[in-house]
Amino acid sequence: MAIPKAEYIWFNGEFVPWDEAKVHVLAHVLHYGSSVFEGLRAYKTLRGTAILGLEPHVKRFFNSCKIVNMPLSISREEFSAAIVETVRKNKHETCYIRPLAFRGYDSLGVNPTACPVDVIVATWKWGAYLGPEAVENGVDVGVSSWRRMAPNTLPSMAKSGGNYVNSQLVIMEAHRHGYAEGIVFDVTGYVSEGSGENIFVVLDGTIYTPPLGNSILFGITRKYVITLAQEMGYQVIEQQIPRELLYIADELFFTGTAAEVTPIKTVDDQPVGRGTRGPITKALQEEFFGILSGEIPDRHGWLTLVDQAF
Ligand code: PPE
Repeated sequence: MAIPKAEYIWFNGEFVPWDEAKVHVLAHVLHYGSSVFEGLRAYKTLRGTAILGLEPHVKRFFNSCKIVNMPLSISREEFSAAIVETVRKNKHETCYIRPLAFRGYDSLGVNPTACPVDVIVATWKWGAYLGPEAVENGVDVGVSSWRRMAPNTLPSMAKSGGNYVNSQLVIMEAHRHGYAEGIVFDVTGYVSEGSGENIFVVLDGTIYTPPLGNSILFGITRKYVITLAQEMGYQVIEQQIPRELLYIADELFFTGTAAEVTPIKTVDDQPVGRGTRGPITKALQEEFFGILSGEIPDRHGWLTLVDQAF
């Protein structure tokens, strides 16, 4: 689906009309994948439009830049304000938010250090990531033949553009095989994540998810879901997950800003549990979406009201 245009994109400190936010074809990023990005969502709550996880997303953005040595000339505070201001300026009730820093136009050659670091914030309407019915009915997924980045190759903790060549291979292969998404293993053969989501396994009432060491992105939705699950009295164990656990799991689900909490109904054409959304997944979704709609109090301060911040 083509991106539905908003009015403005924040570009190096200025708001420019959507169609004018352009880069040169010799910008370093186009040749070498030298970018860092984030993905956030704003929800329509009972108290107005609110951004979920502004602080941790901005923090991860700055950390990603640190990891790939991309110096930013803006403070965290200023960047947070730019994100809020972009949502406000585009008059969104709900939207997806895409901050991006990239090495722009100056010199070419692998070494990016002479190139400017350009920064943008774009926003647009983005519905359910894995299809309109995915959140309720679940998705069909397959184990990918690709592997996630090995340690000391590409830094999986950095949300950097180049890493997403791996994700592209995974999602294209999954779609070729008729699946909505792929599950990728790390180089040691343990479950890592989806092309754009973290993964959780439920077995006998206990919840498992791969630890940071299995080449995952340190997901913010992952952290929220772990918090909610623990508050609901479930034990959440971060440990290596062998492939066969996927086939005997009672429930599986993905988490991510775009994917939110999406149940997995089949893996490699075999039903997960009864082949429908499981009760623990449903309970977690109700709590998660309840907070985002404002019906359940935002007791952890995850939401930033767009009208009141900055
Ligand atoms: N793993 C990967 C590889 C990933 O890209 C994401 C987010 C996650 C896990 C979940 O992280 P978090 O959003 O902090 O819970 N993927 C973003 C980009 C998706 C895209 O297609 O672009 C997102 O969900 O916004």
